[in-house]
Amino acid sequence: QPELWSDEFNDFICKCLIKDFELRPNVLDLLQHVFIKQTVGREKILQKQLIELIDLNQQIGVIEKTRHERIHTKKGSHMKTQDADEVDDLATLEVLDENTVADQLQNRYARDQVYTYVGDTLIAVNPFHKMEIYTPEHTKMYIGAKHTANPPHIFAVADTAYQSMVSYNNDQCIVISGESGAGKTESAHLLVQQLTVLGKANNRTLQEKILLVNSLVEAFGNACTVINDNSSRFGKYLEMKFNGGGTVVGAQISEYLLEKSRVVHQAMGERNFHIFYYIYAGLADRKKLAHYKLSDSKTPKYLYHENIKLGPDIVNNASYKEQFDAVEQCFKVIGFTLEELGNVYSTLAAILNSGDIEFSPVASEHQTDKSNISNMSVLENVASLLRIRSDELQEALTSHCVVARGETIVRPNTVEKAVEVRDAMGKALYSRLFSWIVNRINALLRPDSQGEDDKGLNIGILDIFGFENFKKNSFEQLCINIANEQIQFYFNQHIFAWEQDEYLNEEVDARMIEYEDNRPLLDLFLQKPMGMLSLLDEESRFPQATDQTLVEKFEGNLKTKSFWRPMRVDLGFGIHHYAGKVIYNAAGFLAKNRETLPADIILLLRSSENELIRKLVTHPLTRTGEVDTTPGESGDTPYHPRETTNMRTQTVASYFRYSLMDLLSKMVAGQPHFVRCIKPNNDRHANKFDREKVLVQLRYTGVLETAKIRRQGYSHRILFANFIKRYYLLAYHANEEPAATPETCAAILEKAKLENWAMGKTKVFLKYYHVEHLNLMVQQATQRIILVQACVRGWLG
Ligand code: AOV
Ligand code: MG
Repeated sequence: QPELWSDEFNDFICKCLIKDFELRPNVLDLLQHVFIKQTVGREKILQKQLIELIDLNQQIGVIEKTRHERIHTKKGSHMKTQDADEVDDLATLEVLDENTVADQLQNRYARDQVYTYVGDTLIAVNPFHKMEIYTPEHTKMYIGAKHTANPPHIFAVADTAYQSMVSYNNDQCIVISGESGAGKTESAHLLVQQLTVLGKANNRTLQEKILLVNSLVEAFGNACTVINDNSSRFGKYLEMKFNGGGTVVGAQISEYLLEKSRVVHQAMGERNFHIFYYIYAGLADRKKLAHYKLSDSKTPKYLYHENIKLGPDIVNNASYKEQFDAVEQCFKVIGFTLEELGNVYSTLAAILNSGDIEFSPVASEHQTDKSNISNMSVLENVASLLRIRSDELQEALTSHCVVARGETIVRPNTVEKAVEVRDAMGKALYSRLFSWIVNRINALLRPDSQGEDDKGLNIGILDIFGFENFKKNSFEQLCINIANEQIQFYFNQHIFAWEQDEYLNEEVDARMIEYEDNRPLLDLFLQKPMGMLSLLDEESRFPQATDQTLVEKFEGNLKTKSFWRPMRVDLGFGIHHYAGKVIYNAAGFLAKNRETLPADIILLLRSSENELIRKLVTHPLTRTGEVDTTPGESGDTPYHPRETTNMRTQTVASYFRYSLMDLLSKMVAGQPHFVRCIKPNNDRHANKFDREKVLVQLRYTGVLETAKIRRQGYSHRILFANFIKRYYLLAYHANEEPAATPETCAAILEKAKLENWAMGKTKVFLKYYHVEHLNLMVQQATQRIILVQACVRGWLG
């Protein structure tokens, strides 16, 4: 029988208290009875109950396990149980080869266990069906739990990131990668869901708002492609902001490289951005189409599609209407005003209407081709939605100004040129609207100003468009694939390069693991001045250049096996990416790269009576070669995350390069966690595991090598002093100050009963599973102290 408040006594209540939240009230109750009221005669019984509770806690692993099995078997009785030779962590496999790894994933997939660890990286195989593993019970199960206590799960990644942020007072970054349709965006949602719970958003509204952010931006930035019905057409970095105490206080998104060409043109079998269909159906539902100058019988050209030929196909679509209501609800909850909403709708309607403006050629006396607008009523509609003068819009579309010998001359636009200007306006309006929405969200979810000493912490979640390889691949695919190449490089640096450099520097004996370094490919794209993007920019500066001369320039300058010209494909060139070979078609590359919005259009839009339209064209950033005629005019607060940097972007390629660097600089600031999504088949079928397809992905993502380095290597290297500061409580008294020596570190590690670590010259080298163990121990030690203090205060006070 432990003596009241003896160490032994404290120890055992704490064990009861911290282990399971459900038990906590009972324990408190019990203790109050026993020790405060001193109920005579009942001590023995209560004592017995306490002891039982401790036993229960010792079996907690078992409890959690049964709870998990209960949840699983209840919902999916077809599920087979885990085979004896199946592992949750591939790094623990006895035999590490491609086939064993594929077998593991295949067996696990067959019983709906889609998650598997490779050390501290998570593999997520897309289940392609709804699974009952994201319930509130699961949420709870993965809070503060050891990785080995539960089956692998995306919630565990959220938990690790959160716990590391709190323990180390460090920003974190979760990088989700995988090819198109592999499940990145879904994973990102699940991470946010779990993080809002972990961050105990004390104000429900904030939690709700953060959860809606993804849905809102995805309505504008996602679209149906031939690969994925909800394909991300932009890169998204969502940062959840926490205060020093680990409570979520806000969020911020950065968007990258929206594929705006989709506004005016979609490839066969693809669609425009979701929001256009939603708004078209939603406004029809509310009998508001006429107000927004849209017809319910004639499909706007920008939405015209082999499957959607008639307006009624869209306006009668019940799902689109529901989505529209949902989007509107998101806007409102996040805090957009009704006026802002109306402006957003007008802008979208203006874009849709503008696509229907038609031009016809007019022969002029000087033989130059002129163009006329053949449907003036549509022009009037666009002008009225944009709140600009229609005659000025007509002028800006059908002519342009040139300065020659100091004189400004107005030149007519050919039909082709006029169409180009019209489309450029649609794309610019849409991409700027998208940026504006993102910026408004950021303003609405910005944390209230924190104190000077509380700088705040954040966890960033990166979800970009995945690697793409279509039948026809254009400039957009090139950019998307370069971005993926860069993410793969970042992964390699973290998992392999930096770790192995440290073995050498710190003279730690560890086997080196070979991995596929994609650096040469990144150089092929990004190097200056001879990389592909630089060559593209150079060619874009020559007025006489054509897509043909561009491909020839590539061919003449890019001397590597990863680049080749396929026979019989006009304007074709091939790239051997880390994730496979892609044949691109350079048709339209120059135009897409130069893409300029004429100054006339910008000036005209600036005269709009619609405040939002004016805002969209008055920010100081000169983007993608657009001419900005009023330097310094910026009454508004800058809304674009990138405009604070003083850069002169001339082309889409250089803007792209800049964004990529900006994204990387954000990512490297935090401690990374990786989620690698795997697509089990190309048909989006549930329960179908195309082994060859998976093997290819395992190869190019370096899963085998990752497993090897995690098993043999040391993923965590911590300076002696930092290590001691963090963990000395495990071996020393709170008021002691042990010396920052390898001996002190070793003492702590031995006290924690850890093996297989290594000592470098200045750092302790730890395996990925050591850190979790140490952190849990420290957490328990500190919680124990806090709880005992709180209990004592409660009972005595
Ligand atoms: P992506 O983000 O990786 O593609 P998504 O996250 O959009 O892929 O996933 C594609 C589809 O797979 C989803 O629409 C779901 O139907 C299904 N799916 C993915 N993850 C899950 C899950 N955990 N549970 C159930 N179904 C899932 V792209 O954005 O195209 O690169 O540009
Ligand atoms: Mg996506």
